[in-house]
Amino acid sequence: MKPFVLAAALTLLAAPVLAASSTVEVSQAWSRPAPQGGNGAGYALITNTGPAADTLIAVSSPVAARIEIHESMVMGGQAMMHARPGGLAVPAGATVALKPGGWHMMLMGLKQPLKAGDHYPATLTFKKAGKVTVQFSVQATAPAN
Ligand SMILES: [Cu+2]
Repeated sequence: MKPFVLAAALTLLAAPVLAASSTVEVSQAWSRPAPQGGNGAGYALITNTGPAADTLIAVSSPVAARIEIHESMVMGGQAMMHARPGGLAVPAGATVALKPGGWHMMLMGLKQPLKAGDHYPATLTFKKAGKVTVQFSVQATAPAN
């Protein structure tokens, strides 16, 4: 009985500590405008400041029924995109870009329109760093560096 109680207490203690010292930074998060009921795409820069490789394994947001992690590529002259259920690897010390024509978050079944000038929250879940919630800005063109 006693070890179980201790383990539960440690789990409760660990959660806020992890959140406060996240090893992942998400910046320049944005989406193009998209209609309600359709699909949208989310882009961002993900920087792993930790000593170990991490993986983006899931994304969720109240604005979409579900969000998949996709990779775009050109095959035989045709632009295609594929779901990557295994997620997106973010090597230690590296910045990985989700951008048009490359990796992106696919927002499936938008519950509201994404209108230029709006913001919406999305929570990115990493294998090691846990959940990181960021605000995406809706704009027609990519943010300037
Ligand atoms: Cu896609």
